[in-house]
Amino acid sequence: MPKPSLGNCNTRNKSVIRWVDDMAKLCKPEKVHWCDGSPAEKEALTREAVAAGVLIELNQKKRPGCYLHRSNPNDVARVEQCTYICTDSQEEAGPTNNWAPPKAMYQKLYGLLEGAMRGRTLYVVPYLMGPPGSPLAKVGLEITDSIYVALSMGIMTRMGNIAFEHLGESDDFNRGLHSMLDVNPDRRFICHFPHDNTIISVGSAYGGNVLLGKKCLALRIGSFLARNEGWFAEHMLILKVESPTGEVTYVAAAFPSACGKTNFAMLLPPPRYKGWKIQTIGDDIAWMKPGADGRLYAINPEAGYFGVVPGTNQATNPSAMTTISRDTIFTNVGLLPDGDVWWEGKDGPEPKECIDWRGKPWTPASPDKAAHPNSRFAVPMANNPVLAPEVNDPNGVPISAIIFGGRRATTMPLVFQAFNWVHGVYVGATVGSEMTAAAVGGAGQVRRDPMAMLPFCGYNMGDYFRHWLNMRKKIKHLPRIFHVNWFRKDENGNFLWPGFGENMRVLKWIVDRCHHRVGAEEGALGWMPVLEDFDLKGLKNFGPVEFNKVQAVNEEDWRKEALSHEELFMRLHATLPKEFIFTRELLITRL
Ligand code: SAT
Ligand code: MN
Repeated sequence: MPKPSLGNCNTRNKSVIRWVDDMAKLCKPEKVHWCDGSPAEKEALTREAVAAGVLIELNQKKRPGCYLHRSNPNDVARVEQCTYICTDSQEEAGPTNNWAPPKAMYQKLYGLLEGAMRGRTLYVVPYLMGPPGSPLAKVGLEITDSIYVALSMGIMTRMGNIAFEHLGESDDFNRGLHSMLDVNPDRRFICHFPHDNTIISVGSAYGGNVLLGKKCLALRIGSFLARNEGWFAEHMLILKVESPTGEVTYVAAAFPSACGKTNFAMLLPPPRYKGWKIQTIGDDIAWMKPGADGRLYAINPEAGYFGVVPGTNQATNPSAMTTISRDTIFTNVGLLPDGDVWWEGKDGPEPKECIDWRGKPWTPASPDKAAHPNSRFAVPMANNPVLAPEVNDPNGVPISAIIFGGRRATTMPLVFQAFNWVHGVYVGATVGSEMTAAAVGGAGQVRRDPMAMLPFCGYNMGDYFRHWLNMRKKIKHLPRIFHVNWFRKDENGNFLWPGFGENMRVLKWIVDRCHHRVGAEEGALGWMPVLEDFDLKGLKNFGPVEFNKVQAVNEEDWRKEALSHEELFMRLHATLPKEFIFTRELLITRL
């Protein structure tokens, strides 16, 4: 029987009860609240959060069910410097991760957590990652002292008793412990113990650091489990393309944080593409496993979107605008006098005044932005008007194409296709991207971000590449691999490609390639589209000349690029697959 210290405990799973009891004894909260995931509970917690000032109720006529949260200004993005992979040996974590030995790290964290929840409520958040009944789904349990985290997890995951139903008596669940402590950057640690399927996060209350199902479980711990169990946990959106004739193609795409995954996953085809439909399966994370029919099947483990707000508008992402018109927790956007929210790049004229993300008065003359560049919405995926019904299919969807991409002002053409799987893995492994506001520090600098997983791979990156190569033997019908870059600029710093809805044209070429409808030209980088096969009709100020420009492969740029691949490889030399050395040699020869 559950002990009274466990509050309204709602499971009989002994491992769950024991662990929560142990953590409660450590953290010494005043109260323990087990989240059941019911609508009544959501309402009650929301009211509590408003009363405590954690959430600000927005204008309920304009934005029903919407709230604003302001994080501590020292706590507005993921912090890679404070993120650790704790394995016995440093090699296992690899040179791209911060490493700490598990024993010492547990000791330090338990020291910080001793009595850390005195006077606070400890929320037990059971959650399911993936559709109920899916063989790919996993259960997590997050203990947190943040009501904002509890409410956000209710949006981002299938939260509550549904997780216990999936778990039964098993002790195979992720243990996640989170405490804000005093939100002090000096005591901020996001630690992963992959061998224990455990996460401990302290000193932050922001997004990717604390919604433990997302980057921590679904990617860092997930990638570790995936390697051991023969599947993929990837930083990828999943979308469904339906042609006017009803042909369906599923595509997964990896871009670094804040490079437009959510926009691409909800892409609205331009008027010229009448009858074409893009629907969303996921906008951030894909778990993929070979199916019995030899194809690669993907699920979205999440149940909500935690997307970048600034720049979202009717032109860039109309479906997102509908999605966030209700039931949304906004974090770090501006607050308008009428109780609506404001952000840079929202539709309509700039307001004369508002309260900025820090809670200070703001006018257009203010030097700072009203919304933080990494301000976010958390919203249930059910709100998405273009949600694909297959999102709840326990079997997932078969992937025909995998797209890699980054944010590159130069060098990278709009689109090309890798020659084969090994080459495609190389293309993914050498993705470069300008850093964004999604992580603290370095914005604008190009860095190698293999498969957009640099901050999210829970083990040695070289072994991760090996896993990608090995999976080739387990997938009979391999997805085709592509690379795209929406962000190439001309000499004057203007984007060469219109992007957003027009990316449909690139997607159409990719789909045509998957179904063997169009040929391609062999280029130095891979298969390049033939001009006649790439639809330019109806594009304003964009014809064959511009197409050649956006597709150009500049030898000088590429010599530098290949050198920079080498830099990444030097870092990983101990575990780098030798296939990569040969692939790079071939690239240089072709150049
Ligand atoms: O803050 S999150 O890590 O969840 C978002 C992102 O950086 O992709
Ligand atoms: Mn992401």
